[in-house]
Amino acid sequence: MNCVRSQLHSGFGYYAGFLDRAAQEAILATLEPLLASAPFYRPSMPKTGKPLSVQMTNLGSLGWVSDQAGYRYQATHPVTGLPWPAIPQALLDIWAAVSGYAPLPQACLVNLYQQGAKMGLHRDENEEDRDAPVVSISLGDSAIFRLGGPERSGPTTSLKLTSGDVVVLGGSSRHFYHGIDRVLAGSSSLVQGGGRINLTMRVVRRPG
Ligand code: MD3
Ligand code: FE
Repeated sequence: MNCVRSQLHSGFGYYAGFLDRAAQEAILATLEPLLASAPFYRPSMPKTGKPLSVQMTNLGSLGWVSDQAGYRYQATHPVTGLPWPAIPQALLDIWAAVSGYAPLPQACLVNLYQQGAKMGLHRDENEEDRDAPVVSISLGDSAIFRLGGPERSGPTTSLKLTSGDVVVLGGSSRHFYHGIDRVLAGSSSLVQGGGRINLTMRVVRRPG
């Protein structure tokens, strides 16, 4: 591993620059045909039906979706009705390198942040396996990431996530509040047309 892990909280690992430019380009090239068959769509908020500013799609046997009926994991793309494409081996290799968790992720949520998109402070709590870490890979424009604690009202710290950074959310940090305050438009040339892509791999159902 040519990259140092900094530990900001118990179970929170931050690998700055884990992927070099060539590795980032290789992952984007791998994603291209998968994103063509499972295109980004704009999910909406439970109850209100208000659209999110982030566009999403998924890879894996299960994908995270949100619509007026609520948040859930499901096996098919809500627009095409097709099963999500499989998670490519290159992403599973990153999971194996950093997660410290033997079971493989069933879901890889792909978030696309374009012009002004952000993600409000929230917790990820739709996964049945509460022990499994989440692994996040940032590609493209840099983002200001906010990490809080177990209570919404608690103190938060900000971290700039740049292209190629990998974050592991394990231990207690797995259940901390977090969000994306803003994306720094034009900070990277990696993604065609600009913007930021974030991949989060998750174990959804308890293995075994
Ligand atoms: C901290 N995505 O999809 S990834 C999400 O950059 C999400 O798109 C953000 O939050 C993004 O739910 C942040 C990093 C991340 C993922 C899961 C976490 C941080 C987390 C779970 C607990 C604490
Ligand atoms: Fe989240």
